[in-house]
Amino acid sequence: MIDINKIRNNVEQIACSTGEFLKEQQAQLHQSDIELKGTRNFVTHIDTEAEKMLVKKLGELIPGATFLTEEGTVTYVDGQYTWIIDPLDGTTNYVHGDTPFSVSVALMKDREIILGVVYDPVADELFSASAKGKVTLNGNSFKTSLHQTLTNGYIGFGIPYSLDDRGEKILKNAAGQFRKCSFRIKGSAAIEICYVACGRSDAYFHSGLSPWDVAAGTFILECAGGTCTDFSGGRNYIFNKELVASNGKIHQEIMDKIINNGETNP
Ligand code: 2AM
Ligand code: CA
Repeated sequence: MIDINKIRNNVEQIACSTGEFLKEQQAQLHQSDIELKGTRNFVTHIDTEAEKMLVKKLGELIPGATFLTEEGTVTYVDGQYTWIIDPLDGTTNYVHGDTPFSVSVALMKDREIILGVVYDPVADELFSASAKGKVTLNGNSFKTSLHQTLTNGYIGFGIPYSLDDRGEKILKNAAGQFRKCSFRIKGSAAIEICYVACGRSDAYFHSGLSPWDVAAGTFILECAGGTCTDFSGGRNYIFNKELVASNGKIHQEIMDKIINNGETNP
């Protein structure tokens, strides 16, 4: 039996110290440090180093817990407890000296997320939630926005590294809403989902995402009263590479007018 409150405190500290490391290293980054995993998909040795730091420190918190990580410095094996981690979410921003970027850590027990922590070291913002605990931003409670409609909405999204026909259609549908709604691409999925959670934006959608991009943020958002689904409206948004995350109130309109169909003459 683990003490979730104690673990949460420890994870918050670990995410903050890893975030500080990322912030320091960004200032010293050289062109020669930057590699490509694919077109538009950057990686640096700092992603790998930050992941190793996280794996070592988190590994000490729950002996026997397994890891599912972006950089694959450890091999995933099924287990009762699994840490799902992205050491540096927003690498494209990071390598361009831009923000936001974040550290994202989720803990899964028996296939359910029970803890989520996302830290933005430049803004010094720590989003955190645990099962049956409070959902907090730098220690303060928050809720999702109350905005009801796409009209005058403030909506985040991302462009998948591999854009297929469906993904392109969704982006075209979003463009069809440009006259009535404000859109933002911030470049760190974990942070953008937390922005929905704390009411800064009303919704976020993205295809092509991996579990480490979304596991912590979507848990935090649901703890704040928001809604997360895959593109079929189902619950398989962590492992199915499709996410619509919202304040709940605007969710169906996004499904109807952006994800599933466009709207003629909005
Ligand atoms: P990364 O920085 O760790 O690569 C950018 O749209 C956001 O989505 C970033 O958080 C980025 O994570 C994430 N992302 C993950 N997989 C992606 C994909 N296939 N295409 C685009 N962005 C992806
Ligand atoms: Ca990521």
